[in-house]
Amino acid sequence: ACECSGARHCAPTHRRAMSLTFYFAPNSTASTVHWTLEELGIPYETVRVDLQNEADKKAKLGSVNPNLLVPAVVHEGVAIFESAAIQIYLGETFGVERGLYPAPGPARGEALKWLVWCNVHLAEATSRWQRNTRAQIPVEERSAAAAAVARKDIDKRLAIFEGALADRPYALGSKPSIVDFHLGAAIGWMAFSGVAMEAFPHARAWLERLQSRPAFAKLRSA
Ligand SMILES: N[C@@H](CCC(=O)N[C@@H](CS)C(=O)NCC(=O)O)C(=O)O
Repeated sequence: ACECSGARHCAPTHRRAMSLTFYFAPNSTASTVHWTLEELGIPYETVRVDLQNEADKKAKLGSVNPNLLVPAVVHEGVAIFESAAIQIYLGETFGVERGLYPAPGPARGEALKWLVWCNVHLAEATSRWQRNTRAQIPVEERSAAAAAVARKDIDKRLAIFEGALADRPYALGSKPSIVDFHLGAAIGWMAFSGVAMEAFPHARAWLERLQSRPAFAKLRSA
């Protein structure tokens, strides 16, 4: 908690970080943002949402994310949802000065490329795969053929990221960034869910490097 008694006496970065609330559930898309918050080392409060409980979702997320999905953050009274948007916002607001997000310019463009690609392309295939395989989905809404196509799409898309890691240890080059935390949480979850990484040795080694970071241990225990 902030020990400053009045906002006028806080340093600007401290003041900005004071009112950051993070809405999450463990082992969900929220892990992307959780990882970034831990790496940034800024203070934040958490609201844990029970995704199996409709009343809990409505009570906690109703005024924050009308989609009733995690992650969401509220920063200085402003609600932001969609994990890629939150990562971009945290990167711009806190990441540049901490060396975890590129300043405006071509490297920023590269960061945006991978953050958006992860959600629009890679996570799209993952959610299609889940929709057609998960036991919680009514059997008449699932298709084995659609699941097989989705599973192939996951591998095709992982191969694209594998190619990007051929000449660099991290997504943007020699240093880890918010892009790695975002993709690391997403691909780590895929690996945990049974997507074999053997065909993607660069991505597998990258994931091991990322998962040995203390921030990852923190979000695992949340
Ligand atoms: N495109 C969204 C997806 C968020 C999302 O699907 N969150 C899931 C958890 S992985 C959720 O909150 N599900 C709650 C529900 O379906 O009721 C993002 O990237 O933030």
